[in-house]
Amino acid sequence: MAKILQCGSKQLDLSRPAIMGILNVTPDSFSDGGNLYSTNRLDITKTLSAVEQMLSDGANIIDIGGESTRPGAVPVTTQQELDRVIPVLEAIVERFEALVSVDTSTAAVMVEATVKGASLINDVRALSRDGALQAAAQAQLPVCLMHMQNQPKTMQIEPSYTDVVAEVLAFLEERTTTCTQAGMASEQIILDPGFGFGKTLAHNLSLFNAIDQFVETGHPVLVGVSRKTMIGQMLGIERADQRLIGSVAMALLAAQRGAAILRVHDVLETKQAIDAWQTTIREEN
Ligand code: 8Y4
Repeated sequence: MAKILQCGSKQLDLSRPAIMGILNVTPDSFSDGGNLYSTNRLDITKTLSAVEQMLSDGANIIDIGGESTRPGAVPVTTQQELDRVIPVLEAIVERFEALVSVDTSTAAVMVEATVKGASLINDVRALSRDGALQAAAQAQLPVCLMHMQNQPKTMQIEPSYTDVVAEVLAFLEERTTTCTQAGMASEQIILDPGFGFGKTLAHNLSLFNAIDQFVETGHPVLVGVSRKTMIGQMLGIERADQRLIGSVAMALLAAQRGAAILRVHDVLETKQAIDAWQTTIREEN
C-alpha cells in the first residue's frame, strides 16, 4: 500500500523517507558551501548543475527559496523574491522531471510559482501572510506548514515556551484547521516543528524527541536540521560546513521516528544512510 502525495500533475512517494535537497538561491548562502552567485548575479549554469547533482544523488524534491530566513536576516521585497525564484524554477522544470518546492511566505510568489510548475509550497510562516492562505488553497498543491516563534530578525534573541511540544503542536493543528476551512485537503498538509526557528537547543531537542507526536497527527512530517546551529551545539562545531556527519545522523534518526521528508544540504550522504537502514527493513520482511 503505497502512500502517495499528489503534487499537481506529479506524485511523491512517501512509502519511504523522501529527500528534499536545498538549493540556496540567496546571495548570502556562505554556509551552504558553494555560492551559486558570481558578480552579484545567480549563475544559472552553476545552479542547474547543482540541481542535476542533487537529483543524481537521490533527491526527490528540490527546495528553492529567495528569502534568507537565517537568524537576524533582513526581509526581502516581493519583487526581489520573484526575481530570484521564478527564473530558476522555470529553468529546472524545463530540464528536469523533478519536483520543485518553493520556499516562500509571499502570496504573489506562490501564485507565480504555481503557474510556472512548482510542485509544493514550503512556508516557514505557515501561510500567515496576507493572501498566502488563499494563494495556497488556489494552487491545490501540498503545503508544508512550519512553526516559527517571532520573525527571523528576532527569533533567536530569547526563545521562550511553557511547553514547547504542546505549543508547537497546538499551533500546527490550528493552522491545519485554518487551511482545511479555506478549502485545502487535509492529505495535502505537511507539518514541520521548525527546528532552529525561535528555539534554544533544549527546545529543539524536546521537539526532536517528540517527532512521534507530530507523526501521530497523520500528516506527513518534514524535518530540517541540516547543518543548523543545533547540530553545532550538540557537537561543539562552529562551522556549518563541518556539520555533515551530525546532520546525516539526525536525519536518519528523524526518519526512523517517522519523518516523511528530510530537508538536507548533503543529499548523497543522507540518501546512503537512509538506504542502508531501508535495506535492513526489507531483510526482516
Ligand atoms: C546552515 C545552512 C545553517 C542553513 C543553517 C541553515 C527549514 C525550512 C529553512 C526547515 C522547512 C536553514 C526554508 C534555515 N529551514 N523549511 N527552511 N523546514 N520546511 N538554515 O527546517 O536551512 S532555512
